[in-house]
Amino acid sequence: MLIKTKREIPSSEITPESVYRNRRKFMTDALSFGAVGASGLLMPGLAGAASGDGLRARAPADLERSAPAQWWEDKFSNIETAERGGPFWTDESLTPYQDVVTYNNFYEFGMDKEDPYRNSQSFNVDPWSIDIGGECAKPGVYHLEDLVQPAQLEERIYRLRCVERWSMVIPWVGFSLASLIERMEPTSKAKYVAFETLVDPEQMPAQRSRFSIVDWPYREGLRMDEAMNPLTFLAVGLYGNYMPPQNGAPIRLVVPWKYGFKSVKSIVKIRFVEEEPPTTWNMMQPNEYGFYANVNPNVHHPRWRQDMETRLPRTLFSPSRQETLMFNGYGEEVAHLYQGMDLSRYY
Ligand SMILES: Nc1nc2c(c(=O)[nH]1)N[C@H]1C(S)=C(S)[C@@H](COP(=O)(O)O)O[C@H]1N2
Ligand SMILES: [Mo]
Repeated sequence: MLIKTKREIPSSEITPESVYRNRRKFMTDALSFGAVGASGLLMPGLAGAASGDGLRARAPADLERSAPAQWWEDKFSNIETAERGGPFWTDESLTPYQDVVTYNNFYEFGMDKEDPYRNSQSFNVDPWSIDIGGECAKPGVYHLEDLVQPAQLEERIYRLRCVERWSMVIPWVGFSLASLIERMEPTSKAKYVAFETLVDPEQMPAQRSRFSIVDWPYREGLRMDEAMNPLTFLAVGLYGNYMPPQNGAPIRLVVPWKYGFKSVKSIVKIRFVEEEPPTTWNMMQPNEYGFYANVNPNVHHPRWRQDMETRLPRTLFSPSRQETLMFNGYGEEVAHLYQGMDLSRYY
């Protein structure tokens, strides 16, 4: 059963301004409050969420204060919440909002964990469109509004396990990738889906750096059956509101049973293709990062083991070390996709 929750934003606070401008303003407000946010401003909703109750995974107060444009407002005002006990939900403690939005990997904005948050606050994602094409009947350049509009937004609480051995639990807002793929009517030749992130050196400092190690755009891909799996998610928000720039605004992939690097951010291009597409980390270090990148405690990275992880936030008193689960705990949903495959070879 899906339970609908209604977020209340007083109509007096709704203005015709662009939602993205508002979200950015929110981000600036929220983060400049810094430490205050940790106590006062992160609201009862958040405290409730931390106990693992998906129904109350809501935004901090100052996020809710921002006034989204009407079509976004409609989307976010009626978010379906994942069924307790189902695969799109977990009772593990949510990673606090402050950690989710200040400890990031988004190399376009810099390599240090705080760089994305520091360098992305004026990232302009309005307007945004995605160029969809390749082996499908409905190729085209789609405005984000047109892609999100027909889909009902839902909230899902997923574990995110980075190959670097940290993990978080994040309440995302979005819709299944399968629903988008179905609308594009892929042909029988479509065996993989390839994704690309925006290239915009003016906005993304690492893309204009001579020392950048990445061959932009950031590229990722999935096999078609992985892309169609019900777990595979396109997120347009987190904690009950719009996606912060540093987390991949305005739309990013979330593939919870794979290492975080598969979950490509700020997507501008999607291609249905016949062959396995090149992917960023595999191109850089093929012996360390494979195409599949399934979370696997038995297949170690050449430079470190993968059977343990640090669940963020880590504190002086709690190192938060825990065992890494096969497929990040999503085996029931995805193990069948890899039957008969040697996962130490297809890592
Ligand atoms: N475009 C792009 N997408 C990206 C990355 C990146 O550097 N660039 N980093 C990946 C990695 S390594 C991880 S762990 C996740 C982190 O997502 P988060 O910052 O929202 O936690 O984003 C992934 N998506
Ligand atoms: Mo990662």
